[in-house]
Amino acid sequence: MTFERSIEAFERARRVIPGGVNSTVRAFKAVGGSPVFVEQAHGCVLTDLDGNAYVDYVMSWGPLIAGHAHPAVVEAVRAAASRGTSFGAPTEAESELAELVCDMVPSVEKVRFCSSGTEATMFALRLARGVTRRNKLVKFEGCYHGCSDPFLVSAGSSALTVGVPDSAGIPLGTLADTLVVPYNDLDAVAALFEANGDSIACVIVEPYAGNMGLVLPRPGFLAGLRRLCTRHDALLIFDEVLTGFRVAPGGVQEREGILPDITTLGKIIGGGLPVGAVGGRAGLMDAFTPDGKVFQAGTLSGNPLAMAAGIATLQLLRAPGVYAQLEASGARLIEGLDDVFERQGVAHQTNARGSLLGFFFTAVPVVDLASAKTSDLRFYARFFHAMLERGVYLAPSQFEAAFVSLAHDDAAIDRTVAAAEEAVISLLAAVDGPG
Ligand code: KE4
Repeated sequence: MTFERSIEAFERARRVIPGGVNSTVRAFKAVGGSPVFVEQAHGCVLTDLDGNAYVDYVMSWGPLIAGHAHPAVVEAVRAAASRGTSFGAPTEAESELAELVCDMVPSVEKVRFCSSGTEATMFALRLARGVTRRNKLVKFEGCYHGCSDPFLVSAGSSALTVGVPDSAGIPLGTLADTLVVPYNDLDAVAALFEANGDSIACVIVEPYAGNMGLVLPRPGFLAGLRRLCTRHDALLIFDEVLTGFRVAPGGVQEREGILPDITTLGKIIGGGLPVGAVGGRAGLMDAFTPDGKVFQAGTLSGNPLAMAAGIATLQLLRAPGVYAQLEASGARLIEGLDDVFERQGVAHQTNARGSLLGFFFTAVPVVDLASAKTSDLRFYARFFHAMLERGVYLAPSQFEAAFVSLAHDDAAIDRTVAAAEEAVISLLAAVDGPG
């Protein structure tokens, strides 16, 4: 494989864009080398500027559960664009997507749209603080809730990857109200409530944590958070930007049967266009302006093209058998990888919930950020490039998840597993093996 045109494109980008990218994780800092620049993508295949084709497991970090350039989504966006790209005035498409979200997500009776997951969690926090008249929030080490100031404490995803989980440029005063405990540590949350109970506005959690690799809640963890928030009149926020419509039509809250007070959404509800959303019971959501006093606004919130892409995507997900297919594809891939790592004697942990997957190169069961960090990051970086060379595009960071779509057929998945076997054998044969 040659990457010449991507390398030239990166040099060009770096002259006019800081770091050559518009989102940190894309720069390949964690895995080294020069990022591939994309020419186009269809189904589960991404093609770079040099004509290299890859089975894609990033899928734009989750939105493209129906696959790249799905004809129904492309047509919906084209038709919407022909009627105008933005009005700054309400359209019925917003109500149509809101009705779909309210119908599919168990705890949501009303929803306000914005343009990113970062905005969604920012508005959700303001709503929680405005309604409870309290200031403190509880988050978990390694969870990522977008990049607004209050959440950039021990943040996951690319903040963790590039070593700025606590970003420069944020006043200590802003962070004074952010309380951080290890994921899965219910006792630590209980202790925080004992010490701060009447000043905690909310607990925000990724119910399946997809931003330190995939880390799953221990049995009872989510139910325990629900109980503690109810007992102390704090609001429970499920950040389902990544898991919403991914692991079940109604996200983790449907799969686990636990209802948060507020849900944040994004990614899939935009079908690849910029959308974020905050949802919850009507009485809570009515606190947003203009009827209430919690301010929210956005020039492109509810953008008609993004609404069209989201509606088309959710309609595709409502077809019979879709989630069974996603579950089967996810299982086929993770079992295939598990088998390869086992047979080749590579220490590993694998996780899957439906089409959301993760794996670590460590013998330690991964239950939180500290255990996720025992993963062999150097081996991951070498595995990433060995797979890229074999036509498989994984997340360019250990601290991300993998995403399968309706477009990932058995042939693509089996090709991926075969590439993983070749890659691992080649790495183990190299002088320094894992680590
Ligand atoms: P955005 O602002 O990137 O749309 O959403 C922020 C966000 C909020 N909550 C969760 C649970 C998320 O996973 C995200 C964004 N996820 C990352 C990937 N892990 C986005 C990729 C990137 O930063 O480029």
